Amino acid sequence: MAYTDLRDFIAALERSGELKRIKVEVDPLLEITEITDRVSKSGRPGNLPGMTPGGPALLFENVKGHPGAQVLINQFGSARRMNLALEVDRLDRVAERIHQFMDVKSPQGILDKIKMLPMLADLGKFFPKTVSSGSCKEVIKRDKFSLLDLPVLQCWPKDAGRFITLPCVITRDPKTGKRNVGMYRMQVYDERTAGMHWQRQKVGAEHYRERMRAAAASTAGEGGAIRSAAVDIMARSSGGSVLAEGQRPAGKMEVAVAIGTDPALTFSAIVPAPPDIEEYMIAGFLRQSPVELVKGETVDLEVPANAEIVLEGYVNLDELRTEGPFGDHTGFYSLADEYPVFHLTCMTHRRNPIYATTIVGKPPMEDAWMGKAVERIFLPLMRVTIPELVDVNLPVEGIFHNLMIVSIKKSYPGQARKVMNAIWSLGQAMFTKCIIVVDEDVNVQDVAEVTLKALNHIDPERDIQFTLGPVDSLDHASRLTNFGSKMGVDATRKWPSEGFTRPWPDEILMDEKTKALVDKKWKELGIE
Ligand SMILES: Cc1cc2nc3c(=O)[nH]c(=O)nc-3n(C[C@H](O)[C@H](O)[C@H](O)COP(=O)(O)O)c2cc1C
Ligand SMILES: [Mn+2]
Repeated sequence: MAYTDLRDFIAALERSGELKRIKVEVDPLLEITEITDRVSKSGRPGNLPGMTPGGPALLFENVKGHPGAQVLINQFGSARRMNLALEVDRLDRVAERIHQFMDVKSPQGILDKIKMLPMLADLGKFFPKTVSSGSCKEVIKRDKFSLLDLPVLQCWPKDAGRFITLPCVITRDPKTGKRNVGMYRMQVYDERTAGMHWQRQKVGAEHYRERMRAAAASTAGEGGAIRSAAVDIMARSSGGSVLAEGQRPAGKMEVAVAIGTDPALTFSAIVPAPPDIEEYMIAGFLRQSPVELVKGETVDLEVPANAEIVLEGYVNLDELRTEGPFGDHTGFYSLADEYPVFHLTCMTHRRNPIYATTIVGKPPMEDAWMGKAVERIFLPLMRVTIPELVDVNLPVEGIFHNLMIVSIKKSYPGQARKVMNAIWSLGQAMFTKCIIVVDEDVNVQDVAEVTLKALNHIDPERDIQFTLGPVDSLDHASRLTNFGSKMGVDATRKWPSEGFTRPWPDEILMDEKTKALVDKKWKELGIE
């Protein structure tokens, strides 16, 4: 049964022994980070030995400066909790369900059609349902409210301030009317404003540019002027506009933010889905039950009915403000940049809302587990365009965009390079700085095996492919923000048809007979 809301999930975590309530007073400034960081890295050398990797979820019930507030952190931060969040015993189950839908063949007869009925019934559960009210409306604040009332963390010493780190940011595509839910952190500036850190290539940023294009079109009139305004807008390095102050098209875009939603919905906000697929549907698929939505009070957007906290407001099309620095999941502070500003018009919440948050920093952190879930779930979807793909590993220290290791079933010369190019043109996988392609007999989940075989198998000058393209906004080494180079390593065995005519050595493997012999003698040898 799907979790109705975050509290339902917290109860499940508690039943499974996956939650620790903390009654000692803690400071949302830095202290919660230090505690959570130690827990996230538990089981690592020198750090909380004996605790399972990722430790428990933490519910802080005594937060300095915020009497009565509760802060939930690390809710997704272990393999077991990620499974609990998506209600599976292993993440491949989600992939299997996706596969089932993609594997549909034309029914051959009435029996085939009957077999398809449960799947069609399932499909109906994906679509969100608008309901008349929900618990997120228990308290509605239109006049007296402040962002500073929320127990928002300052995560790291050199952060520019307090950041809302687990917000589901809801926007609407002005052209299609479709809604997007993306997780973009928000720096709290004051009582009623916050930064809106949608990076340039993300869907929220595209909705914002669509509004700008429309606004520029309606003020510019002439076709040429419209086009140049649109080009200028897109030429800006961050989420905003390159037009000089005062020349930017006036107008605003409505935005809503949900904090503390059921885990499937929170997770759907980070999933790198195609822009036109609503995350509300993805969440419906994951939880196998429709997401319930309610109308915003002051915005024409639907918000999750059972969210703990909902912020409603808008961003001005002609306003940018410095956002950051912020201690990021690269393990370094991401640099300050210009981003739009979110203005609050209303705050609604449950009584005694639970503020859900996370911290990012040097891996492994909570987001490592979410990233691994994305890796598993997206494998069958990647195979749609890259059918030769056998497995994929995004090592946690590669922070998802720096390193992807893939194994392929190679059938023709040059195929590894074709796979690299396919990855670089596949949604957010475009950000991948380094791709290593190995043959199917290499277990990509075993980084030691990959290191051994990949490095043995390459002639670097011949097998490394450089290219240029978009890079993650968080990349601090690229020549320009958002633009730089990437590298692909073809570590597959080279074929004569690829110009490699030297003999290829056999891998060292013991024969089965000798292994069986030693197995039999093992105890007698007295080594163990
Ligand atoms: C904890 C966490 C924080 C994130 N913060 C940001 C952020 O500040 N800006 C951003 O563009 N993406 C951020 N992301 C990544 C996006 O959520 C992710 O790329 C998502 O797929 C974007 O959704 P969209 O495709 O609908 O734009 C964050 C992810 C996680 C897990
Ligand atoms: Mn999206």
